[in-house]
Amino acid sequence: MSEKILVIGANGQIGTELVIALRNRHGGQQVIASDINNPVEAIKDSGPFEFANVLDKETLYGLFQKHQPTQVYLLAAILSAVGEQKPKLAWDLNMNGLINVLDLAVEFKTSKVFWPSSIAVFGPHSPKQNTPQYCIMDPNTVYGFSKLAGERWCEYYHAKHGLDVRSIRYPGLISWKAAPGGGTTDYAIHIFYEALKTGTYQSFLSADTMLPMMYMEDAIRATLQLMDAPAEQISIRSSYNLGGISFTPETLAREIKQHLPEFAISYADQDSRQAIADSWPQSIDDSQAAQDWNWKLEYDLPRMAAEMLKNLKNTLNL
Ligand code: AKB
Repeated sequence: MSEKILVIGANGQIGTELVIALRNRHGGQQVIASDINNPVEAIKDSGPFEFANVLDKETLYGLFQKHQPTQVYLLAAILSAVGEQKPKLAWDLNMNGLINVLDLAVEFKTSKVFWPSSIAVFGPHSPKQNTPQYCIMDPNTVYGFSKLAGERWCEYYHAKHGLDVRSIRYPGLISWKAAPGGGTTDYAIHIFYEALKTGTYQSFLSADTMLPMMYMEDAIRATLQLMDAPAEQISIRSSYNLGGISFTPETLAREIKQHLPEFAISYADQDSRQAIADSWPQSIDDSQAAQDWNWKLEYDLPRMAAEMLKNLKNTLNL
């Protein structure tokens, strides 16, 4: 059976790359991109696009009715830093958007749903090193606890309605095709732009703030691998830990200096994102993903940094 795939929130950092990867696999017409904003060129030119707000139930219903998707990827979300500025909106979008989609997926018998969670589901009392799949989780950001509640909803819809919903707790995602969406890990993208454009960067996180990160190529591959896995291999219906590479701003700056020896990093005195970063894990145990669907990381820090610099140089015409 040919798939019909609906991607909601397609213009964001993940969506921009995931839509193209899905269209390359299934054909442009089979993948409907949708967002509240105008699509970027690459998405507009390669297949159908629909305007939709995930909180607008009527429009969303119309999309499901018109396209009868076999798979839905719900990517619309407000991330950690912006979520602290707009807490009620973040809760509304992250929670009610998800419930709207889960309900329609049940009603229209959608075969599979993907919804991203985050390492932000962990909190100050979670183990910091090699954070396990199951442990104390006391997230203290709206983004974090909306993702944790969302995971509970996903597991619940799987248990109560048999919905095949799958999820990954992404670490900070590093990419060059689209701008990051207002998260705490965004420094690890800004630093590459500034290193190339100005040769300096002021990090809003301190030198020794260790966080788990992942290059987008790996994140997209993980997502497709999880969605391809036979249902009986999926032992986790909340969300899978995914580890990636753990580094600090200082380590990343050192890596960039290997390519741009003049590059200099400095650190902001105070930034509200520091407290968010301090509440998150430093590294993640993703052995369950390896066991269930053969997850394996490909991009380490040197490879990721080299790719970022090469691709951004081209994009910025430097
Ligand atoms: C953020 O920083 O908010 C996101 C995330 C780790 O989920 N990149």
